[in-house]
Amino acid sequence: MSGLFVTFEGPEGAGKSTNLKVFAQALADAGCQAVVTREPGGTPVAERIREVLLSHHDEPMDADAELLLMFAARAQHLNTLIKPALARGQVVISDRFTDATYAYQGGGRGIDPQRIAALEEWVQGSVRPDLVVMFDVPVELGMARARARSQLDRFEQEQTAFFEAVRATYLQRAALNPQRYRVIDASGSLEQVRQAMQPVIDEVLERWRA
Ligand code: Z5A
Repeated sequence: MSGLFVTFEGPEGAGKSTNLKVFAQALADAGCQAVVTREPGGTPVAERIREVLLSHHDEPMDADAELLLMFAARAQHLNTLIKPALARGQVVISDRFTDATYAYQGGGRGIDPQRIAALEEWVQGSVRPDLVVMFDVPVELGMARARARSQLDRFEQEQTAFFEAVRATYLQRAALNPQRYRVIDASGSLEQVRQAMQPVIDEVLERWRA
């Protein structure tokens, strides 16, 4: 596949969605029209699965059911949107992808990462992000931002320990694979974060032009 697959990751309230717009606009200003999408979701069917995953229900959602729904949405998203865009040579930026599964279902819910790896292999084959832009923020600050913004969804209602495990998993994954991860300190002002993103914007443009 000739395109470039970039994912935005990070714990709750790190500012991924806010910064993704800035990032995509900077690419567009340089002549690179990226496909911007998100997980869970990104296509009509996957967005329906997202509704099930994020909303509150009369019974607790089983952790395996949650994991399988994440990958069901991902199969749809990958095969109908991401892979065709990459095949056309486009830059695809997804607000979350499989690193979130390792962080939330693995770190947060305690599912064995080997089970996640098996699903990753099945659903994705050899497709992995070329670059993971990870926005890191202390848990309390991220939670405060998310709480100030809107009503809490099913994940956002989890407690501090859950989000500490999510953040720790993200940081471990980034430390294990520094060629693929770019960790951005997202605790500062929006302007500081924008400046920290600039080298990554330059890198994506360079790789896209190559
Ligand atoms: N999930 C999963 O469990 N497993 C998976 O495999 C996948 C996902 C793919 C998706 O929910 C949920 O699905 C997610 C993980 C789970 N749940 N959680 N929690 P989502 O897409 O609705 O939520 P999210 O991905 O967590 O996004 P978020 O909470 O909206 O966080 P964000 O995108 O990183 O933050 P934001 O919306 O850009 O910013 C939050 C607020 O902070 C907003 O008011 C901003 O204006 C403000 N903000 C952002 N940056 C700053 C700075 N630097 N200074 C001041 N204020 C700021």
